[in-house]
Amino acid sequence: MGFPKNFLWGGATAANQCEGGYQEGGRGLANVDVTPHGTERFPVMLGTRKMLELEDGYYYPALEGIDFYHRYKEDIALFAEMGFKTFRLSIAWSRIFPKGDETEPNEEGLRFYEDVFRECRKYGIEPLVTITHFDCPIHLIKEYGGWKSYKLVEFYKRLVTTLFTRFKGLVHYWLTFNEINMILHLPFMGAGLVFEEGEDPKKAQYTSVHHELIASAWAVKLAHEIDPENQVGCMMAAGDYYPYCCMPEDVWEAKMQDRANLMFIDVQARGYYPNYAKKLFERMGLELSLSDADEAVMRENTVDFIAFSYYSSRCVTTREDVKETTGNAFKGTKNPYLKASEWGWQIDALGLRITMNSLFDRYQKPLFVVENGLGAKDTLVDDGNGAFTVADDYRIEYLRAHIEAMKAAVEEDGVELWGYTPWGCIDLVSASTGEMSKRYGFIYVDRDDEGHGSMARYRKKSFEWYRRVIASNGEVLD
Ligand code: BGP
Repeated sequence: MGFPKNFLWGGATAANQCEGGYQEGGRGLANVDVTPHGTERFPVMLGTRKMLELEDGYYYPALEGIDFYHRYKEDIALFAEMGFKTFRLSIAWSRIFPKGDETEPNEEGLRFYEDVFRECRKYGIEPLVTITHFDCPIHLIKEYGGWKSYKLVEFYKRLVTTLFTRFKGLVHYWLTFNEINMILHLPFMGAGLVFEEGEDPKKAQYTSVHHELIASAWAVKLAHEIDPENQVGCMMAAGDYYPYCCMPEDVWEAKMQDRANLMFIDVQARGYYPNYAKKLFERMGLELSLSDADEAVMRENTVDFIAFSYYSSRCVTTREDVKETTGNAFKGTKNPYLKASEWGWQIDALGLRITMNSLFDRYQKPLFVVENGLGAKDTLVDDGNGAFTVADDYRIEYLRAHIEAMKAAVEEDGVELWGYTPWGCIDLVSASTGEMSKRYGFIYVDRDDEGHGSMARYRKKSFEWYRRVIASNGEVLD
């Protein structure tokens, strides 16, 4: 038994965290570029500190990333050496449409991705492409207010039509929006939202959500029309909420928190808003307009699979005497039964099995774990043979436990799972902190939090371990 024969083992990245080359090939500026390292990062990501230009005195780690833009051949060769069947990467929208509202795409941007996809195919690696991983061209934010405007649906349709047409046959797996629920937690980072004085942020967020959900349904429709072989997934930041204790109030609160995240997937997987969402909008006094044409597209174009990131379960309580919290974008109550990473992200492998079962029970569609992993500080050491490596046994331990949990979900619970792409298969810039020192990779990149370093790549101990895992289709985990 075990994992299915054609199981898609691989790794995941995102354009804004690894490409760099922010001004090359005609690329335009995006929200993800103007998110600095340091104390201003959080207010900027929240949309409360407006930063729509590169300002003096700040360090912006995304501008150079890990220079994947120039080094993709070397990096893909390393992924191939590990035996990757798939590689998850994202498109930088502003490489294809530098301002976002042009009618003609930027050929240089398209050529870059075509080269990357061809390089993957050379090794038999199937690209898994996130259409937008948090990025939104700055011009669309300044001119239209980003996703608050319905216009973005039109621009996104143009983007996806261009991609599906140009990369027909090269790419078969697509994700419409990375962690679509992030818009509720870090609205600028997640969707380029900044809030004006007097504006109701919640209404602005849900209006933007509505537009993204319409756009996502259009993407499914267009993908299938342009190439019936295309498979399109939604993507959420997952992790079931646990009630801190068995008080019914805590159980109810956990359910409410789960719903807030699942609402997106409810629409993308079922084709309509659930009643609880309509009630929420009613209470907020929010009227969302939905044309008959968009309503029909939504209803008839649900996703083919459910992709999600999983780093941890979450915990919540209504009790006032329980004060300890954890996490950053998703703040919650600290679970006393779990250990945590150096960044305070709690570690819960069984939580992955629980989450997979919840999602599969609810949607009855195939799942894809497109992010998972341990962000940790690594030390590069001499391996004794004149080469450098990292003895990252802690990472191996984390991944092993999570792979075992996935296996149990597949083997014992019958969950349908298409693949597994652990996050940051090569070290890259952290989304939440902007640090390089929060590393996830099998491959170490010589770069520090201030942007110093040679960018040289080194295989960690986990590199050889993961190669064995893939070669044995998940049977050899020691
Ligand atoms: C998810 C994002 C990724 C990634 C990951 C790890 O939320 O989709 O872009 O960065 O989390 O988070 P971090 O980089 O903050 O450790």
